[in-house]
Amino acid sequence: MTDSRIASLQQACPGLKLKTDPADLEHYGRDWTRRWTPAPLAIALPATVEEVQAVMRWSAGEGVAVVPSGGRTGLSGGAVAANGELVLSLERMNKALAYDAVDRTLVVQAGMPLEAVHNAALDHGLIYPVDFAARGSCTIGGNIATNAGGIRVIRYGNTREWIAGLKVVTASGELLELNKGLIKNSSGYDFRQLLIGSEGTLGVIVEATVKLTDPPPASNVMLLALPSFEVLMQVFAAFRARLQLQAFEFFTDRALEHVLAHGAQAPFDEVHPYYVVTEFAAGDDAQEAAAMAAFEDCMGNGWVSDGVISASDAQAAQLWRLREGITESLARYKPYKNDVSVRISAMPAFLAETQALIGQAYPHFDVVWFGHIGDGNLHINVLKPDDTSDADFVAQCEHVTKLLAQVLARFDGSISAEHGIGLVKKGYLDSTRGPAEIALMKAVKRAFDPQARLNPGKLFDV
Ligand code: 2HG
Ligand code: ZN
Repeated sequence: MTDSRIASLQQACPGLKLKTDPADLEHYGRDWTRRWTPAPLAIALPATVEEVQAVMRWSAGEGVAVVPSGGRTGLSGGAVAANGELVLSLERMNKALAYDAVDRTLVVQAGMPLEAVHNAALDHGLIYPVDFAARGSCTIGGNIATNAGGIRVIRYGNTREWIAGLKVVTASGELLELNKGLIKNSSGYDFRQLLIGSEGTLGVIVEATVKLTDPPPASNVMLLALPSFEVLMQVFAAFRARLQLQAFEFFTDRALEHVLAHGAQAPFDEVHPYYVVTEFAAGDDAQEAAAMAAFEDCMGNGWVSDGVISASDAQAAQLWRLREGITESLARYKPYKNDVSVRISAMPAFLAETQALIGQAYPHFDVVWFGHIGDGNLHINVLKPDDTSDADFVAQCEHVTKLLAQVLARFDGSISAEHGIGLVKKGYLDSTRGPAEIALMKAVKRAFDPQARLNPGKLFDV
């Protein structure tokens, strides 16, 4: 049965590269969650838009589900293929196709790694400003499919802000050209924005026209040590009032311990309960003076107990590593991840309530807090003890996530700030979206993909 479907795919698209080795099925069938056992039918690696179209036409004829696949660095199970789906990897479609100096846009294929998009922009003296630690492995198509955020959202916004056009192959194999790089286009529904964040459930993103912008002025990176969680928002307000912030990230002593155990260098002699990494424009004396004033204000108020400012690019990179290395340093513990957001104004009250909830719920687990505090986005990673089974651990964490989802609903927050819903959080979608909204989301899914062949089971069940 399996072989005949693969043979029919090869017949439908003779030049298509396919992989069926067990090691490949395993590699392409999972993402960074590693919770589900990969079991795809095969891996298709098209080199052209036409091949992607042929794959989708074949999928329609055979009724085989397709999981679009980028760098599989996702943390919500959005790229998992555990049910005999065909994985459609965009990794061979990884080039920049065109640059337009007047529009300041770059047309890129979906499988281009984010870091390669950054470099291609720099080749033209510009930047593509969405950035996060997985930049070397994730792909722009995956970033778009999850509306990825990251460390510079506070300054530049999410991926959504930076997409001027999309080419998308539909479930039936049609090619949609959405928005075509226009800035102004008031001609009805904006399917480009609908596809952004749709997690591969509405179409296969094959190409994007990304917007570029001027590089920021010179910046400095500062690491701050904080005595308590409660002062976090005060420190943020003090820095934001005086400086043009590019990033404002926090993490706990537990996070630092793991990153240091992974080879990073200790920033201070003493251990402090909380830390902030912030980056801000520091091109002139006035900006440097403002940074010092913010720091002294925080020290004077007892909100900050120590600080270090980068004196070189190498030192800035070292400070960033303390924050960016967290996810990798925790990977061996198969953490249960929460990626939640509330409005910044709600953050102090939400933090207090969540900290109390998590403290009570997990007295026996190691819980690591970090995130993009300036965007109202918290990451709460619960580490699996070696002596607890995967299933028991997930069951206990799910129980607490239900309580967390109730708190989020009261705060009008989101159960997924930037990682997506995927498989991991689909049981909690209704804490963030109302029943009428979810019913409409499902109707949209049925309109785009009536046979539910595109990334089935992700986001919700139809
Ligand atoms: C980050 O902010 C990523 O570093 C990953 O969103 C967060 O591992 C996580 O929970
Ligand atoms: Zn994050």
